[in-house]
Amino acid sequence: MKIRGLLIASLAALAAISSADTFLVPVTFTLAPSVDGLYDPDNTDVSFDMTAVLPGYQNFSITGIQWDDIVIETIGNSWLSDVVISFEATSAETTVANFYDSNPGTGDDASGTGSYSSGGLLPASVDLDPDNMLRIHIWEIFDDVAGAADATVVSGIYTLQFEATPVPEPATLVALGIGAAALVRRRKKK
Ligand SMILES: [Ca+2]
Ligand SMILES: [Ca+2]
Ligand SMILES: [Ca+2]
Repeated sequence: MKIRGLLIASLAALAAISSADTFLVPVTFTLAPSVDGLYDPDNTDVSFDMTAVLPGYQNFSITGIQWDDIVIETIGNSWLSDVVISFEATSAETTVANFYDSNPGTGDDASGTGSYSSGGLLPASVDLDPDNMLRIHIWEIFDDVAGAADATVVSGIYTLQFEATPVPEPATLVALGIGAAALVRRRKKK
């Protein structure tokens, strides 16, 4: 316990030096269907504006991911290991490989119901795009029945650790503007 306390303290110090702040953002899942393959339009696919979740911040990065009591229930012959919950930047689908694929039921090549926890915060490295959007996409590694749900994410919570930098205060920008104006005036006098 003492070691863990020290680790947290040193992380906080690092955050202060780099002027980035660290946040834990819980994401609750309730009866979310896992339908077809990656990026199929029938899938559960939602995007969140992180500037609405953490007002006053920009340059969002996911630096850690944890899941607790994620309950998955399969439909038909689909396997528990088929379900992937992805956390990604908008550009991940088209250009940049900027995503984290979590596969809670990995190894459970069987149908039925399973409950999964990651056992703590796992390291992640996902930089969101300048649009500050976090995309959450649920998909099947193997699509058993096209156009129909293969499984349901019944319940559970993901916790995302974010790092972000404060948006500069407008007051600071005004002060900088005044300073620049003063410089220009001095130069003209010479
Ligand atoms: Ca399907
Ligand atoms: Ca499947
Ligand atoms: Ca489809």
